[in-house]
Amino acid sequence: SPSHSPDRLHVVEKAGQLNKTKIAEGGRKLRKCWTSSWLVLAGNSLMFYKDPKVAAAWTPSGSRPESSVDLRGARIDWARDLSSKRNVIHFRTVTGNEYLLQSDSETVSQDWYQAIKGVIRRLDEE
Ligand code: I3P
Repeated sequence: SPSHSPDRLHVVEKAGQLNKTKIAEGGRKLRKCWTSSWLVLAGNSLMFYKDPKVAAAWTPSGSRPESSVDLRGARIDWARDLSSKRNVIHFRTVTGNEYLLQSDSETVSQDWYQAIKGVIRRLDEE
């Protein structure tokens, strides 16, 4: 039946480790706290997990991420003046939550940038 067919909500587009910090909540600036996080990009969401093992057990009704953001209407760019680190991605949700994502590997950051941007663009077109 259609309810059992795979859809975009269930397809993991990308997963991997990145450094992450939330820098604003609802437009209010937060103090930076960089941590290593396991990211899963699936459907309309970017999900953050502490542990890749928990993420591996992910099912639509199963284990919940530590936090999750809706990418619909989100904006992404490269953080130029927001960090002393290199290869830093900046994104902002429609609700005014802002995050920085970083890897010392330029390739890793580039791949994530393109993947997240691709999802945002697809959602913009829906
Ligand atoms: C912050 C910490 C962050 C740094 C931030 C500092 O200090 O060193 O790593 O961000 O810089 O304020 P603290 O641990 O005392 O809060 P970056 O590594 O991204 O540069 P900032 O205040 O210029 O954003």
